[in-house]
Amino acid sequence: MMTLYGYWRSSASYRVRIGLALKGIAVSHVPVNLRDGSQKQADHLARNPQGYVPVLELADGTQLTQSLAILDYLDGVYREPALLPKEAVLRARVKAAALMIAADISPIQNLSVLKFIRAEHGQEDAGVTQWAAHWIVQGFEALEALAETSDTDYLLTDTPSLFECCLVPQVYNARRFGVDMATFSRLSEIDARCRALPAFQKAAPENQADAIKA
Ligand SMILES: N[C@@H](CCC(=O)N[C@@H](CS)C(=O)NCC(=O)O)C(=O)O
Repeated sequence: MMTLYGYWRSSASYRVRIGLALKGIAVSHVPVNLRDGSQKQADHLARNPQGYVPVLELADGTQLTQSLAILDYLDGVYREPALLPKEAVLRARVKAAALMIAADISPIQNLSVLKFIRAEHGQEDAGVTQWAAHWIVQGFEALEALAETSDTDYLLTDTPSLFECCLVPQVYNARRFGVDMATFSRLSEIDARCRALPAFQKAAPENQADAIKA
């Protein structure tokens, strides 16, 4: 069986959990507690020198990092349901939308970035939250404009794609940082449609064994 080293609230881990659940792949979960710094301990650095989750360990011990690369691997090996359309232009457009989140929005509010602006730039909770929300809103404005050009059930497709694996965790984060999702009606509609599906529910942060129940 595969093992996913992740953290319940990590959006990159959440992306991979969604992909695994959509494809019905059995996986064992090993929590890496980002709050106590376990990601910087030697055992995790041996898995990923970046000190990030997720890491997917295959049954033969091979370790894969970077959520989009992991999802690409899963999509290549477990073909159905496909996370990417076969048609080349649509495929590129779905990847571009996923990268708007994974490459442009999400890294700016990574835990280590937020810790840095808190420690090195004197920001308190309000400043840190404002920083994160600002970049999410800017990215979501572009995504909402893109979303309004299509009328498919999901962003550009009739079934959840690589994009939705990225969107739902990013909306979860947006809510944590107080972003008013009412402004983003089509993104909210797609997010709600996804979260009604069993695979997305299985992958949800609150349904993970390491979730801290408030
Ligand atoms: N581009 C990476 C990002 C991974 C990443 O940023 N992981 C975060 C959690 S979402 C992390 O491990 N942060 C730990 C830290 O910042 O110390 C991916 O998509 O896998």
